[in-house]
Formats: sequence, structure tokens, C-alpha cells
Amino acid sequence: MADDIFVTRPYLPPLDEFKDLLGRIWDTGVLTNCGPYHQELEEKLCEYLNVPHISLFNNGTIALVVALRALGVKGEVITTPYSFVATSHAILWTDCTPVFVDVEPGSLNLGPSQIEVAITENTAAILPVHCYGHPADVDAIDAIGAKYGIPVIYDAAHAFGVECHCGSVLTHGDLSVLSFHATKVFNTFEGGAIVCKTPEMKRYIDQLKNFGHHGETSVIETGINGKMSEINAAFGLLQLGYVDDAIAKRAAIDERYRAELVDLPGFYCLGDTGQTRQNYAYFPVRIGAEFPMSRDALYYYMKERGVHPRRYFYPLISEFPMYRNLSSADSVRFPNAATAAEEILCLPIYPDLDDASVTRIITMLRDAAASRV
Ligand code: T4K
Repeated sequence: MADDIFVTRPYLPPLDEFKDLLGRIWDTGVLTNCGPYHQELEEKLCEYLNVPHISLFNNGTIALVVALRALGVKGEVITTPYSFVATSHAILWTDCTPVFVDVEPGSLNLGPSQIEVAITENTAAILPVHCYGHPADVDAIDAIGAKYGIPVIYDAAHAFGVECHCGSVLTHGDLSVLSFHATKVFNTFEGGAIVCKTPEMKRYIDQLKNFGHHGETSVIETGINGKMSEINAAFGLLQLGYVDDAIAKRAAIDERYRAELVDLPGFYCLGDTGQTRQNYAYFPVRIGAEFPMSRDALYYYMKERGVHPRRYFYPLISEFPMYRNLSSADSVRFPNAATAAEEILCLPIYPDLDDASVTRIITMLRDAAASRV
């Protein structure tokens, strides 16, 4: 167990540096309610991510719910069945209905043409995911949103720091939502954020995440408590100073996997969807028919040997009980997503995964590829 390798481990900066930041919290007694660390982290993240406005949240799921609410989305929301369940749960939490459409076979992101044919008079929003931090086709999807007057909210939970041809992917659509969960490239233990374009929208989102308060005695919205605490924000500020180094370490692991696994039959590394800056959040591989064992067999083969990859995203969201009776939930409607759910395996990747561990994983995969089971 001590030698087990998990799909990820959180990046933790030096504890002493965190203790220094905690000292200020103890001095001031400001623990939450958008205090100085919260404010500073919003400013620093705008600079780092090159986005106009950001509102911090206590997690990405609440941020998604508030994003839908902020745009007044009511009705059907076109989305992907190939994601973490939070994407669709946010839609249900706002009393909207997910409409699942297929992903593209290469990027595993929603396909613009599939989105367009699914649009009806009931469509209230489009909610694509930048799956694994690989950008969706933002230009085409934004154009569809504009053409039909439908808001686009990107679930950018995996896309911290990712850039494409026109800069940060987070500036696309009406809103983008980030997750800073412990398992993410940039983490604040738990946390999330909404990226928006105008100061008015930022103010509105800030109100929504703070019970709908507008001043001390006035409440103008049925808001929620979505605020990030000062401890989480302080940790984020510390983390931000190390994130480039953390991403560089992920990049080195990504490079080794690609170089040393390239010749395995039926073993395909996913990756390039036109991003100009990646964050190497995940290392998804497709296990094809020419590989000597199925994806699931490989998953158990590795687990038995102490390496714990993950089948992100199996099963499809549409198979969970609260979704499976929707008219859009029949998986014959999304063959690419259904195939991906059966074939994709995410290998361990995180900054502290050392060379010896990467070698162990590569050797294990080469042994599996050479086996006759
Ligand atoms: N949209 C998308 C597309 C998302 O992927 C997510 C979250 C969201 C929205 C919602 O954002 P948040 O509300 O979470 O901010 C994990 C994460 O819990 C979840 O945040 C993430 N996506 C999802 C893809 O993965 P699990 O079920 O894989 O977590 P768990 O606990 O099995 O952790 C995986 C591995 O990480 C463990 O084997 C060991 C390691 N780990 C995990 C934690 C929590 C640690 O070493 N330390 C830790 O504290 O869901």
C-alpha cells in the first residue's frame, strides 16, 4: 500500500510558507466573507490567467450552479454525457434539463455540429466541457451560441491556464467555470471560480454567492453561500507561485509517457486539440482492440500491481439513475461518448510523481502489452 501510485496527488507547497500566511488570518481574525486573501487571489488569478474578471467559489460545482443562475437559464441545456457528474448535476440543481449530445471522437469534447442539430426552441444554454483540459472548439461553439442567441457556459474545471490560438480558453463563451479541487492542477483544497467579462456580471455573481446580499440590510436575490474562505484563498496565493513549476513537472511526465509508450499496439495517447499552452491535468489513453487486453482488464491488472489509474469518465453521466430516463439519455445517440467510456484510461500524472514511479508504470504497461491474457 505504501508504494501504491494513485491517479493524482495534490501539489502541496512548503508547509512553513503556509504557516506564515495563516499568521495574518490569526492576527486579523478575518476568516471569510471575501476578506483580503480572497480579494488578492482574485486579482492575482486575473493576471495569471489573463482574464478580465474572476469570482472565487467554495467549489466548482456551486460555481456551475451559480453560473447557470446568473444567466437566468431556464429550460434545456445542451451538454456532454462524457464528464464528471457535477456538470449535469448543476443543470438539475437549477431545475433545468440536460440534453445529452455526442462528443467528437478525437477530442472527446462536444461537437459543434452535434450541438447545432440538437437546438430547439426550448434550448436555454450550451454547457460544454474542456475535457481533460483539451479545449473544446470554442470559436464554432461561441458562433452557434451567438447565432441562436443562446448563452454558452464552459465547464473549464480541467482547464486552468490552458490557452488556444486566441489566448486563454477561459475568455470564451459567456462564462467559464473552474475547479480548484485537491485533484486539480491548481488547488485550494476545495475551491472554484467563475470567469466573466464585465464588472456588472462580476458584481452580480458576487451577490449570488453571498446570499444575494446587497449591502448590510438588503437582500435582492435568492443567493447561496458559495464564498471561498480565507484559508483556501491563502493556500491558493501560495500555490500560484509554484504552479508553473508544477505544470512543467507534469509536462515532463507527459513527454516520457508519449515517448516510451508510442510503439505499443492499440495504445493511443490523447492530447492535441489545438492548445498553445497545456496544463497536463490528465493523461488519458485509449485502449484499442489491438491491445492484448481490454481497458477494464488493464485497469485491474494495474491495480493488482499497486498502480491506480482511473476510468474518467465511466460510466457516462446519462447512465446514472437521475438521468437515464431522459429522452436524450439513450447511448445509441452518442456512440463516440459510449466508446470512450469503455476505452479511456487516465494514467497517474502529478508533479511529485518521481522518475522511478514513471518507469514502474511504463514497465507495467509494456509488460501488459506483451502479455497473452
Ligand atoms: N466539472 C468537471 C468536468 C469536473 O471534473 C469536476 C470535478 C467538477 C465540474 C466539479 O468541481 P468540484 O466541485 O469538485 O470543485 C475527483 C474530484 O473530486 C472532482 O473534483 C473531479 N472533478 C473529478 C474528475 O475527480 P474522484 O472521485 O476521482 O476523487 P478521489 O477522491 O477518488 O481522488 C482521486 C485520487 O486523488 C485519489 O485516488 C487519491 C488522490 N487524492 C484525492 C483527494 C481528494 C489525494 O491524494 N488527496 C485528496 O485529498 O473525483
